[in-house]
Amino acid sequence: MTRKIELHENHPRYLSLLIREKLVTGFNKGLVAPEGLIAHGRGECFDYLLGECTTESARDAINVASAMLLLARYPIISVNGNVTALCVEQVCGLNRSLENSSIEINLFYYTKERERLISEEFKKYGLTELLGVDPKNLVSIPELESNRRLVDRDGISKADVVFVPLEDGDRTTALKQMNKKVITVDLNPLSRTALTSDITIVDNIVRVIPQIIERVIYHKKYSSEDDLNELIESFNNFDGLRKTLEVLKSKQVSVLKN
Ligand code: PTJ
Repeated sequence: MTRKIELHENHPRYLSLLIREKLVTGFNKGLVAPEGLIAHGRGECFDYLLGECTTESARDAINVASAMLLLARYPIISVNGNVTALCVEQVCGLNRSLENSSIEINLFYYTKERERLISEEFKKYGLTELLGVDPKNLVSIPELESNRRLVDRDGISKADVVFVPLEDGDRTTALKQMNKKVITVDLNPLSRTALTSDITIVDNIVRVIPQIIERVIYHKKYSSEDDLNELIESFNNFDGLRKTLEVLKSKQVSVLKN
């Protein structure tokens, strides 16, 4: 059944509805798992409470994440159904701007068909090589039970920095035990992924990726390796999460005062 939704720019929730439609379109195309719609709803709720904008602490985390990705020997961008539906083009742009990175598909609710469709979607945006899709090349991350344990021996397995937006928990801990640095994007500042990653960007992925690209371009032009190292060393992920929780609290207080 096809349906036609009219979204008007003057609708107070226009942008949010637009993002929601991207997810639904991705679901109808077979890119997004049914559970991905629920995950999006959870994200939307936090986004609403945060004011649907990039907070100062998210901006700091974005800046440090771009430094870490630039200094990485071999960074991998791990993508799932939701990330594909929301920002396939921007993720390809980030991959191009980093030059030494690769993109790997890693699905929690794995099906061969969804993997194929996601892979085709990335190829539409010019990506020629996608990791994580050749069963002969997959290895298992130790002590992880979910489908996410299967990673590419030429990708996540070999990477020093792994970017895992919209993740669901255990894999971050497992990757850290493998001495990898983990960067995530998660609107829930209290999720296991948010609490265990080296850098957590608490913001909507649709706002985050363009800003990382912008910072990568800026740092390439103006920052030395020492500058980038200094940024990373002075960053404290828990401080950022604490500041985000303060923002959540103060927004609620200000709404109730008015
Ligand atoms: O495509 P698959 O099979 O790999 O499955 C992907 C999902 C996202 C369904 C799977 O990883 C999952 O179930 O994730 P969780 O456990 O629901 O966690 C996803 C996290 O991402 C939650 O903390 C959400 O708040 C957050 N989130 C959802 N949408 C966004 C988001 N964070 C940033 N930007 C969003 N647009």
